[in-house]
Formats: sequence, C-alpha cells, structure tokens
Amino acid sequence: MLIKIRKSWELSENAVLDEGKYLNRRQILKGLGIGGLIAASPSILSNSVAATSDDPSAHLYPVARNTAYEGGRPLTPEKIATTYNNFYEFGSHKEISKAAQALKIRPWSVLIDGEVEQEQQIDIDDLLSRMPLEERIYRHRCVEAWSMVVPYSGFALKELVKLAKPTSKARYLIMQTFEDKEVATGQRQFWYPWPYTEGLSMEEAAHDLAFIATGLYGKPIPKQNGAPLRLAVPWKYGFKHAKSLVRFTFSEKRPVSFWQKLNENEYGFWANVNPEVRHPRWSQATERDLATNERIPTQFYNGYAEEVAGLYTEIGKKEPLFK
Ligand SMILES: Nc1nc2c(c(=O)[nH]1)N[C@H]1C(S)=C(S)[C@@H](COP(=O)(O)O)O[C@H]1N2
Ligand SMILES: [Mo]
Repeated sequence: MLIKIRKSWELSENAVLDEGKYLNRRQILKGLGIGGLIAASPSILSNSVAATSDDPSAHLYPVARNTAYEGGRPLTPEKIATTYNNFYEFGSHKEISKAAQALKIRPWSVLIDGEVEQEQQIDIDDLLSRMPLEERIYRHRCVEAWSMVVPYSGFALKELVKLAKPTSKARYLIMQTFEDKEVATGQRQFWYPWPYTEGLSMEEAAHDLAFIATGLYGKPIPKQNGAPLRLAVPWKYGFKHAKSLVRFTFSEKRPVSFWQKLNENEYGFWANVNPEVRHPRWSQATERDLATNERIPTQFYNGYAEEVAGLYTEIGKKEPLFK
C-alpha cells in the first residue's frame, strides 16, 4: 500500500477555530502509524523559518533574562512557535510563516496619540534604544485551546505608557496592527474589520505582566510572530496579543476589538483565561500543549492569578470578565 505523506500545510488546524478537525486528522495519522513521528519531528511540519539576521535590531539580542517570569513547563521548540501561527492578515490558517515574510519591518514607526500630553511618532529603532529590554518566559494560551511556552524579549508595556504621558482622561489603551493590502493579502478580505485592534484598561496596561515583545528565542521577533513589536498579556487569551503594532491610542472610551466586532458572543473585551467558562463551541477546561502535544488542565488566568486577580475585584462584580 502506498502511503501519501501529507505536506505540512495539509496538516493545518483550521483557523475558523475548529479544534476538532485537527484532532481528527491527528487520529487518522496515528492510525497510519506516522502521528508520533510528526509530533516528534517539528522539522516535518515546518514551512521554513525566515532568517532574522537582516533585522537591524539583531545586535540587541539576546538580552538578560528576568527570572521572575518562568514558564513552569518545557519550552515549546522554536520551530513550532515560529511555524504554527495565527495572523489573519496573512491567511486564516496556521501556516502563514512564509507569507508573512512579505511584511516590511523597516522603516517602521509607532504613533502614540489620543489622551496624551503630546502626540508622538517614534521610530522603532529609537524606541528599542530607549526601552529597558529583558527576556521573560511566558505561557501563551489561545482561545482555540492550544498553548505554548516561549521566551519573549521586549519591555514592560508600562514603560511605553510612561513615555506616552497619558492625561487623567485616559481609561483605555487601544493597540492597532499595520494595514497594507499589498503585502497582507488577508486584508483584502473586506468582511473582516481591519485593522486588527485590541485594547486594555489603563490598570491592565500598567501591570508588570503586560509586555511588548520585540524578540523571541533570543533574536528579533520573526514577522509571523508579530515583528517588530506585539503585545503579550499572558493571563488573557491569545487573540488579545495584537501583532505588528503601529498605533497606541489612549482613550476615554473602551474600544471594540477585532474579534468582538466579528462575534461578540464568542470573544469579549476582557478575555481572561478561565477553564470554567466554555467558549460557546468548545470547552476551555483543558488545552493541547504544543511542546508535548499532551492535553493539560487550563488554569485560572493561565496560571497568573496571584499576579492579576486583584485587577478585577471591582470590575468582576459588574461584568463578565471571561468573555
Ligand atoms: N494582527 C494580528 N494579531 C494577532 C492575530 C491576528 O490574526 N492578527 N492572532 C492572534 C491570536 S488568535 C493568537 S493565538 C496569537 C498567536 O501568536 P503567535 O503566532 O505568535 O503564537 O496572535 C494574536 N495576534
Ligand atoms: Mo488565538
């Protein structure tokens, strides 16, 4: 019998958030006796990872690790974390790493506007030279019930807040991804509410755990992971972690984020990880760890409850935090 080994992109988890399809395919592969091989050899799954050596910030890395932030589980292999991505600008599936190489990350600048003392446009390399860079190992939990443990380099979001000098009117920080239909073919799909937008309360943005990742595995962050800068708020579901940011707007009003606009019942503003609140279409009680491919129990606030639960004691009485 001839066994056709599927190409990596045929193994993709369907990004319309349908975890079930992937499991079925895995079961089929297991039946063929090649499931284990694929799980053990990430190279088989890879679509080639782009070199980052042409990135002008390469000399900044690696940066010193802040050991206050440890993963608590094995690190996800770099190859998996850089070839299994969600980045709808480049396609609504997981194998966008090649397509994302079309993104031009220089020149790049971020606009800081809204409720601030003074609007600023800052060049990325200028920003990187002004921020205290450090490495942190974070757990990342996607709402689709898979997770990874990755070493991000970057800086605390509160440092950017300090630089921005928000006025007393600012209650939310809104973050936006670049818009360019030429390179991001996903943005030609007009039914999505581009640009990708996310937001945090000012209290969340000022929290020690809220991080801007500019590096990954001791190198500049690859394009597919959100170069040159993306949000990392590990107690929240992955969709909050907006990539390739170009704008930080301080606002009196709470924004409506990308996924909220698409489906308010499934993706809320707070999106704090909670194993007890089901996604309308699947349970959130467990997650598939990409490092081991094992199902593990999901923890409240993705295991960061001690750090962040205090943020929600007041709000929690008024509105659902886990949507
Ligand atoms: N601009 C943008 N940011 C995004 C997304 C996206 O589609 N577009 N997907 C989000 C989702 S659902 C997840 S799980 C993470 C995935 O990050 P990673 O590919 O670096 O693991 O990015 C988030 N940030
Ligand atoms: Mo996600």
